[in-house]
Amino acid sequence: MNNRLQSLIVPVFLAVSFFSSCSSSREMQEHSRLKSSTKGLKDYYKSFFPIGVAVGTQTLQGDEKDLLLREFNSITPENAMKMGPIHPAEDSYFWRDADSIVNFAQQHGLRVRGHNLLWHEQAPEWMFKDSQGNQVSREVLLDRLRDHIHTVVNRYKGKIYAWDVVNEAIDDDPDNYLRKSKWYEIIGEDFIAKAFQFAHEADPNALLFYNDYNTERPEKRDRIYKLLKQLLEAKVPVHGVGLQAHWSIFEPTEKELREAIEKYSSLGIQIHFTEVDMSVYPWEKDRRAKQPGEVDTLTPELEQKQIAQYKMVFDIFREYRKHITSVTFWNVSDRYTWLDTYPVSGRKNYPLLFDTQLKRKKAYWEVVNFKK
Ligand code: HAH
Repeated sequence: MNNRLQSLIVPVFLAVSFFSSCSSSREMQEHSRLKSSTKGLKDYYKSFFPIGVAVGTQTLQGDEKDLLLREFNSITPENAMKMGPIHPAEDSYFWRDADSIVNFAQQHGLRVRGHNLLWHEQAPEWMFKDSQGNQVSREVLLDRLRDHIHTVVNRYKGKIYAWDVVNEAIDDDPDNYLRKSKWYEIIGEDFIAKAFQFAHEADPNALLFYNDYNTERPEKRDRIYKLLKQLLEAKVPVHGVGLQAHWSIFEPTEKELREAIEKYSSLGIQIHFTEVDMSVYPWEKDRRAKQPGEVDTLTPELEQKQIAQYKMVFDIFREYRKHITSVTFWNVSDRYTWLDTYPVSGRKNYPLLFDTQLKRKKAYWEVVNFKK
């Protein structure tokens, strides 16, 4: 090789290797920054309530794991404990994912909220049918429900401190009371009380919650209040209400949020905010496809509204700390959120406090920046 060529190749080689080592060491720095024990949400809120997050097994590794351990001290399995995934056939349970999540929590000293024991969605088909494919009787369905709840609650006894026992039993239509689900149709109104009784039999120490969404809308709030009151008067073991808090920059208002907290806590039960996120779009009930030309970027205007809404709700959470005993986010970061597929499949949403790179968003700093 002649000297001229060599004098060209060597600096190019050096420059390339310098820049590539730079980017990988930058990644390493970022990784160790995430891992380092800097303050997280759980620390800012230490004297208020635990701060949780919904997880799948994918959250238990890599950079999401680092973020999870830095920021949160409670977890909820997003899907792993739902009836369909965990009990796919009458005589078979699928424990792997739920077990990994509970083991992870035990290893790292995190609390676990169980989610959920009865829901109209993600219930397995077999549950409602006999071997001929006919609908089962009330007695058979109650037996199956008892078996299911006893088996799942018992497996995690002492490791899951709170359960969402019944999810979303109130109808979407303000003119109806209970949702006309298979549970309601086959068992009747008392399917709710029965589910709580079964869970309490299996683990008398677990805190049992009724969990729902749109719980600050006055018409739905009042129907949920009515249900809780009935259950409490009948001495059903219900210890709290889970307010999902799938909110948006449009709702709830401060007034609605205050009134809801005051109304539910007047029953003498605990409040958990169980599935917090802050959509940048209005709530939609029905599933639909993304419209051609529908824009889904986080504009500065939307971001500003989201910052203000997050600040408002956490100000209220701290004010009502006496009644609020847990706050959980539904997913870790904007990298993956259930709202990317619901209700509009494929429309990106940005509802959380960490961005797609797992960096703290401006809203994060509003949430943790408060005077004690
Ligand atoms: C929640 N439902 C569920 O509790 C949770 O288990 C799920 O992972 C996501 C959201 C909210 C909801 C829905 O699923 C359908 C229509 C309205 C609201």
